[in-house]
Amino acid sequence: MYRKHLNLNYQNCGINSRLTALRTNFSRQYVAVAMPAIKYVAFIAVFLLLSACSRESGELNQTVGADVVIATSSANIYLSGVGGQYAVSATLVDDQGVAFVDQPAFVWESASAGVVSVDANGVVTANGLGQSVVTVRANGLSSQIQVLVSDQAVVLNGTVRYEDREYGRNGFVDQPDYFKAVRFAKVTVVDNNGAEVGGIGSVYTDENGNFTLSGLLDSQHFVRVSAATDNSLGLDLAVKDRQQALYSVTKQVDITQAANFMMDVPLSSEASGAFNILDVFTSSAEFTLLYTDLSLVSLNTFWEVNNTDGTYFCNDYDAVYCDSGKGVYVYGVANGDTDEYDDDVLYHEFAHYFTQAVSRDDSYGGCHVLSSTDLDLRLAWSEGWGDFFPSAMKTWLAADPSRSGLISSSPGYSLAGYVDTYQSRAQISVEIDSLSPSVYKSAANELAIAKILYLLNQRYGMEPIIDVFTGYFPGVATPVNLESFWDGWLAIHSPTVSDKAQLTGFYNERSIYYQEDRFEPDNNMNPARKIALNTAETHYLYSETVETDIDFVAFDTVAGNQYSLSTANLTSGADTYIRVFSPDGTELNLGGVTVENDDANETAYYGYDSACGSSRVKNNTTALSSSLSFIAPITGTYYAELRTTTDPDPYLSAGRYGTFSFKVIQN
Ligand SMILES: [Ca+2]
Ligand SMILES: [Ca+2]
Ligand SMILES: [Ca+2]
Ligand SMILES: [Ca+2]
Repeated sequence: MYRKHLNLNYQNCGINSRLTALRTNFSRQYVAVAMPAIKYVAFIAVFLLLSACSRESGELNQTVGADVVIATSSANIYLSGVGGQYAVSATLVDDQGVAFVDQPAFVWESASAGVVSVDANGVVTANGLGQSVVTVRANGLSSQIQVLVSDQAVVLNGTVRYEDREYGRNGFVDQPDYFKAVRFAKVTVVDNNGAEVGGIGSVYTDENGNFTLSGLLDSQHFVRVSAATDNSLGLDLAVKDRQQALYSVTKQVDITQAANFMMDVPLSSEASGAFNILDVFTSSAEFTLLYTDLSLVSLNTFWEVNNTDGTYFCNDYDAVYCDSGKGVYVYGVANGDTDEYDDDVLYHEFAHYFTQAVSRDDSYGGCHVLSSTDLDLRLAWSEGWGDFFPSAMKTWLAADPSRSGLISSSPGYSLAGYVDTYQSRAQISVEIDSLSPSVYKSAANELAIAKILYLLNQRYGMEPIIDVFTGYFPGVATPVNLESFWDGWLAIHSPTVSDKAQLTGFYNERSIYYQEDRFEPDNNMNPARKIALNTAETHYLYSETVETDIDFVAFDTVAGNQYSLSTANLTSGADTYIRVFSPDGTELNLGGVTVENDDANETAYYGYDSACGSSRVKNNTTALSSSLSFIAPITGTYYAELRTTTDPDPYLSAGRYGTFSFKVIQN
């Protein structure tokens, strides 16, 4: 029955075994109260525990100097006016706060019945203004509670902070006491049923996490801070669990702390993760309000510890993947991949929201792997923007000393770093500014796109990039991908010759060639350059003068010999087409069939991706290549017309531009 740990100090809050005992004691009282959401109940318990622990000796009201003491649920009671009531509980505990299984009958008495009375259950009732002391006795022990009855409004100055996790290249590098302000979050006063207390209204924390409330507060009131932001600032953000319950933390009003009412949400509280998500999206929303015409950033996030569905953005309700509604979904796999402190992952998802809110995104989503160089161009673009966005956010935050403290990567770690942790270690860790050009290349690779955007941001800032999002993408007839971004940049910014050379250089570093190849001009059959047989040459599908580039190539034939024409090494989403023209300049037709080919290997366009465990579009080097053979009817110079597909309904996942090699073989 007795569990003694005599060497431990009752006042030492750092000892977990004692905390556990207290948690039991305190949560019991409040779990009995019906609360609207499970989260809410849990946080009350955790908060009471912590607020108790943060105080000095005597906060857990007890008789000092004995192994056995009476602990009460309050040391101070404040009642706002006559008639106010508050229930206090008493528990017989050992010197470590562990409750005895058998509890005695407690006797309660008030020193001044004209101020308060107290019944046999510890319910204190205010009878008049003034102060009194309530004493509770049992087993020859006693404990006292200070009571104040007042009809004066209380001004409560509070500060709300959450504990964040710092990360570096290899994962979390937590430092102690890494608290940050809970910014622009909703603060309300609720009673012990969770109902908002009238006449006080809600306020919001400021950028430093501070708030001021005033009203007839008393001990049965709680300050509740919710993971929801101030709409009047254009911030309509909320972090909820998958059942739509808003995260919040609650702390009982303590009038003795009214001047400095601290609400710290530690890592041990599930809510700290929710407040980190809120913080990352608050920064992202401020960025959005600054750089676009959007006046209200409305975004729900759905996260909980047991969310194993993944991290993604849903633009709409979807019964299978997005059953909580439109918004960002965040992984919470215990002992696995959790993303609530992975700021880069969160920024990435916000980038998808951003595109949807201020621009257009044509990606169908689906699996994507950072090193894949054959993605659907729309997917590569959408994810590349998402991969780039964290660096944009951190660069923006770092540029202003008043915001730089919001970055949670460790000092000295590149702002271009992108980390996704699994447990505490980085499972993905890349630095956008130093990506291998031989691996991360092509318009069908997301990190190649991220790097181009990174270089553009370094050189020109975010405004011209976002101008393409807001001023070009929404109305463009072609799919939104790196090609249309290139087109939009030229259309909107009309770069100078030197700026265009700079731009081209950024793309070329990633083996992307939106520029005329060395054979131009060759858009017409006459004159056409003659190609040597059996020699491959590299072409770019790009023209400075016409929308659809055509490359004509001439080659000599001898009647009766067979010739094979083919494209290969298709990159950046190229989708080639070949047609042959006779020496007289007419389309070659043999046996009623035009000698042409679009896709020689089209069946390979959708393929299994072992890294994804599913099939997807593959803009690989061969799938949409072209190949044909013919026997020359006459000796002479024939012409090959090379261009992007003529299919009136081309794959929107492929590109209009791109690179390929071409050769003619005499068999
Ligand atoms: Ca993670
Ligand atoms: Ca060309
Ligand atoms: Ca051409
Ligand atoms: Ca083709």
